[in-house]
Order: sequence, then C-alpha cells, then structure tokens
Amino acid sequence: MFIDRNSKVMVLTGAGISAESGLKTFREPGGMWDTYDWRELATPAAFEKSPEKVWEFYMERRRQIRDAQPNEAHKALVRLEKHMNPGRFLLVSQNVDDLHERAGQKNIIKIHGSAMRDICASCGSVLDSADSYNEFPPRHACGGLLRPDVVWFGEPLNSRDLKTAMDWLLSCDYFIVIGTSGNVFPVAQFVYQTEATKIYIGLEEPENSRGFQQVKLGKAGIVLPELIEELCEV
Ligand code: BV8
Repeated sequence: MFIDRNSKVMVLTGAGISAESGLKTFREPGGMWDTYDWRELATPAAFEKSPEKVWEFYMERRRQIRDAQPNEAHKALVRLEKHMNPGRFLLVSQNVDDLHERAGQKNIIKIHGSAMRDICASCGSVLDSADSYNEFPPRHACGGLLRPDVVWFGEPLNSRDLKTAMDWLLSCDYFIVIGTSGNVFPVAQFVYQTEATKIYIGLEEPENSRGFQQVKLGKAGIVLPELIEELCEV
C-alpha cells in the first residue's frame, strides 16, 4: 500500500506513543490510573476539592515531560507530514505532553489539551506553564486560580477541535491510530466515524479494534517507522 502525497491522512495518538520516551501510559499495569485515582486528580470536582493535590500531580508530570525526549515514533510522524502535500495531514493527539511539537509536528490538534499550558479558571486566559510559581496553588494576575489547560473527565472537548476532527474523519483517505486503548470517549468512537483505510499500531488490541482493517501489534518506535517507510517509500 502506498500513500499518494495528495491523499488525506489523519493520525490519532494516545499515551502509547510517548511510552518509549519514558512517560507512563494510563491503563496498563503500573500506569497512571493504576497508581492514582483519576477521580481524585483529573476532574473539575477534584480541582474544586483540592487544587493543591491536583497541582502537585501535574507539576510532577510536567517535570517528567520536560525530562523526556521525542522518540522514533514521534519523528516518523514528522516525516509522514513532510511527505504529504500541504493541507493533506492532520495529527489529533490525546496526549497532554509536548513531544509531538518538540519533534517538529506542525498540523496538530491537542484534543485533550496540554499539561504544558495553564488556564485561568476565572477569566480563561491561557499562559505557558511556569517553572515555578510565587504562590501555591498558583493564581492568575486577575486573582483567579490557574489550572492545567487539560480536558478533565466530565469536561467537554473544545467544540472547534471536535468539529475539525469530525470534518477530517468524513474526508480522509487514511486514519492511522497509534498507542491508545480506545477507552476514552468521544475520541474512542472516531474509528467508527470514518470510511477511510484504518490502521492501528499498539502493543495490544485496543477496545475498539474491530473498527480497524489492520491491527499491527508492536512498539510504535519500531512498527511506525517501518509502516511509514512502506507507505511513503521514504
Ligand atoms: C466528555 C487529560 C461530556 C487529563 C484525559 C462519567 C462522567 C463524565 C463523563 C463520563 C462518564 N463516563 C464516561 C464518560 C465519558 C468520559 C470517558 O470516556 N470516560 C471513560 C473512563 C469511560 N469522557 C469524558 O469525560 C470526556 N468528556 O465526555 O464530556 C460533556 C459534554 C458536554 C458538557 C459536559 C460534559 C473527556 C475525556 C478526556 C479526559 N482527559 N486526559 C490528563 O491527561 O491528565 S483522558 C486520558 O485518557 C488521556 O488524555 C489519554 O490520552 C486518554 C486516553 O488514554 P490512552 O492514550 O488510550 O492511554 P492508555 O494507557 O489507556 O492506552 C495506552 C495504549 O498504548 C495501550 O493500549 C498500550 O498497549 C499502548 N502502548 C503502550 N506502550 C506502547 C503502546 N503502543 C505502542 N508502542 C508502545 N511502546
């Protein structure tokens, strides 16, 4: 199978693509939600109850993300984007790390937000995350509490991002999904909302595996560069 440069390629990534950079996934043994209770750390109610506890969790993740480097899978997606003609590639990532951006990815939607940005819970101002804050939990100049600019459970996804993703699902030729267990909605349903050629790459069958024509099991850092070389003859 060869991808013509004028094909329309949509890629979706999850925590599995950052695993070989040393970042924890969520639902695997030893993963984030195996160690912590997401109800205590990744919901608006949790932040309301204890902003300090939530901030400690995200500050530690920021430290880990800053110490991590993009891996071969991130770099392979950058090569794929460069192979495609302008406007013919979109990456939608559920990941709140910035490894895709640091690898050089250009057309990217961070559909669950970014742990590397802050947003004011009062006025909605978005700021780059600081290395340290002069008070804890940190506050915005307007006096409102700052929070990580991520989409927590029970929060709606950004409507513009969702519309762009839906438009691409309806028009793309290839939908390549990497390293996501297919447990979190509405993103887990994307595979059923497109007529594209659908390929999954991951360590194990995802929950939504019956939606894919091809499931390639293995590490993204190994399987993805091979697949992209085959698809693009780069
Ligand atoms: C919404 C940001 C509606 C934070 C995340 C009850 C109450 C409220 C909502 C719900 C509810 N019940 C269900 C819902 C819906 C809920 C949901 O889906 N819950 C699940 C638990 C059932 N969804 C929501 O709440 C969404 N919002 O529905 O809003 C609404 C509408 C209007 C008005 C109000 C509300 C919001 C969901 C977003 C939550 N935020 N993250 C943070 O990260 O701190 S979710 C979190 O899960 C991350 O974003 C993560 O990316 C995402 C998905 O996880 P995965 O990436 O798939 O990671 P996982 O560990 O599961 O899998 C990794 C895979 O990689 C594995 O398969 C593994 O085999 C593989 N792998 C490992 N190593 C490698 C590898 N693959 C390749 N190579 C390797 N080396």
